[in-house]
Amino acid sequence: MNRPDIFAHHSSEWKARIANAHTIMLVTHVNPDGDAIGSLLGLLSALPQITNARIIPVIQQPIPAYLAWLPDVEKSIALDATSTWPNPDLIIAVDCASRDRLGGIHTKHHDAMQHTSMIQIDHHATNTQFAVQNLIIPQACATCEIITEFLPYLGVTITAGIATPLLLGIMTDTQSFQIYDTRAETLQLGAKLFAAGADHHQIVQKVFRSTRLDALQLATKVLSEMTVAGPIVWAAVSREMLAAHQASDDESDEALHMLQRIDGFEIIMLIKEREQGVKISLRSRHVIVADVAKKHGGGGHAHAAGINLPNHTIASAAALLLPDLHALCTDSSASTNHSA
Ligand SMILES: [Mn+2]
Repeated sequence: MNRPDIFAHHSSEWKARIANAHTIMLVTHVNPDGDAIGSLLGLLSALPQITNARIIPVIQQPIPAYLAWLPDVEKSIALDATSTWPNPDLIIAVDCASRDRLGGIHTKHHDAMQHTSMIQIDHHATNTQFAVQNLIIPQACATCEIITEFLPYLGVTITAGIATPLLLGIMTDTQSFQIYDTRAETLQLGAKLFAAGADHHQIVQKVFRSTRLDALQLATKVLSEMTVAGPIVWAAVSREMLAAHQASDDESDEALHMLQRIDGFEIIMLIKEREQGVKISLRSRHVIVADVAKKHGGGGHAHAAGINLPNHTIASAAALLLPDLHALCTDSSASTNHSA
């Protein structure tokens, strides 16, 4: 099905559910990134055009500093053990591949969530179709891209307030229209949001040009200890390094962005030590790292995937994954040789 057909197919059901709801809760994944928060805030601004429902935006903490400036982000709440269930009659999940990625919402609320009808918009190929209405387009480079295209089908006019978070989500997920899945339409949607009044200047300043000196020093420290293993380059961020530079978890992604610029390697792996275990980020040029992520309980996109390993150290995670990653490069060497 092409996109106009997909949107037409979903729009009447979505419109009815949204218009008839009394309280709508918006949710997204743990450790929210630009696309997650952009999608959520885009809907927060858009929905009042088509419903009188009370809208409750739920964003699990902490909100990264590069996103904390976004208008309305302060209206969001976290759902921890102390909060009471806000009793929505509709939940809309955005940019979230599976229910367990909503894990930042305290277990206390999971039962209630299970018993509330949920609809979702997402672009992860590994999405588990956990809602009653699943608007999933894996070819889209950002959930914000899907929302930008879908809103007019719901009868929403895109205003400046809606456009800023949506443009931010597209720009962060595509690293400013650089990622492989960027299409002509992606740029056209960006232009549409720009024309609608999206605050491009603020996005550039706050997201792409305001790295803290300490965070940059952390990245150079991480890079200085990277390991080259054939077609793979990997590095690790220990909790000690984070503490030494008073850096937040998202600030350690700076190292990942720098590693991705190294020419001539197939796979980049960053292992971040967490309070419990490690979080792995995988990036590739040609091979499908999502396959390795899935094998170890993770998920994501073909060339950008992640895994949480709560019972591993940096060393044991590297030992676990490197053989699979090497095998992936060997298995697909025939196809990678002539890839553009
Ligand atoms: Mn996304």
